[in-house]
Amino acid sequence: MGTVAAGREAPARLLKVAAAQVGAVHRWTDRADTLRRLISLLEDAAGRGAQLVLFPELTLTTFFPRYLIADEKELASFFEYGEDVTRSANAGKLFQRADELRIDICVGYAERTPDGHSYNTCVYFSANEHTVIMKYRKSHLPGTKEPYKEPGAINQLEKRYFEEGQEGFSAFRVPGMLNGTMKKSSNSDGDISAVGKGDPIVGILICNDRRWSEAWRVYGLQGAELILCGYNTTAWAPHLHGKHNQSREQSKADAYFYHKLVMQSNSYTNSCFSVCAARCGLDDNEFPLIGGSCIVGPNGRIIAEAQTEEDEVIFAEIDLTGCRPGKETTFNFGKHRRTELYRMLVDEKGVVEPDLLSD
Ligand code: CDT
Repeated sequence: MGTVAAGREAPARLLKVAAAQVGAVHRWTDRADTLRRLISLLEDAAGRGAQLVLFPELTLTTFFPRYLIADEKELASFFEYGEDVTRSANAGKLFQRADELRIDICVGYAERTPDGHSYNTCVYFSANEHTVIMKYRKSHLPGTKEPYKEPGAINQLEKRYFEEGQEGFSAFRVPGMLNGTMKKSSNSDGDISAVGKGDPIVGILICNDRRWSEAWRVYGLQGAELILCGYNTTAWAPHLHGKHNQSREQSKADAYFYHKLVMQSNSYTNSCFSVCAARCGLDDNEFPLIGGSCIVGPNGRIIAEAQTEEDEVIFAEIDLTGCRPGKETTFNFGKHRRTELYRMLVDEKGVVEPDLLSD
């Protein structure tokens, strides 16, 4: 995939990014096998020159929230423990390999904290810093706490197994990816011309978060240039979607359509690049998840896209200066937003319809 032209005179800010799409991982899959596959994807991306590789939501296991798991020991086996996931037996080698290859990685996993809290989490590991520089916990948990009553219904029990992330959406800069970036020391006057010249500004979302424009806009308001989003999106879950009469084919087509719709539209309205990585394929030979890992430009167009529903690396060299035209014109927030009209966005959680009309 070629470089996406900036179309302006500003010096290019080129970044080689990849999504590591991960195919079926079964309930019975050996954790060591999964780890080997992840390292192989990382090495494949390294071979293409990637500086940053995004892995999916809950990268290390099957998507276990689809099951009502009564056995505490089995449930516990899907989580990583301790403060530092880079030392986890199930994931440590992936971070070590990224460090050796000098590649940043962003990896989703189920987190159980030392004081017993559980989150659907994603960390950003900086090879430049040799450590995790951002931990994000999923904010919008989909599905239900209790399983559906109908036998055979496909569940989504994230509200049962995880707590909602409370930290919100903190964009962060990633060091060591671009040469000659402006630093604090060279901008002691707080010069406005520093905008778009510092280290890349990144934000993390996890799966269902990508359907919420509010989350993207909070990142957009921090000048995010690149959004990273791992996901497990089922291709067939009639109860979850409230569409009981839909065919499997239509359900899958819809799942792909809405996935791309939100990645493309929110990248456009925040004038940022986005990378998304799927856990996909037929888990347990029974539960279909969509692929569709892709890299989207700030104009909302797809730059690179998965061709399979299996393990696959999607790669592109992107030029972050491509965010500037949108951020400076149509989506120049400082110039055009009407915050005085948006009160309802934070005052109301649910829908407040206008009064009914009189007879
Ligand atoms: N894993 C996850 O968050 N799945 C959700 C299901 C939401 S139902 C529309 C997703 O956004 O794919």
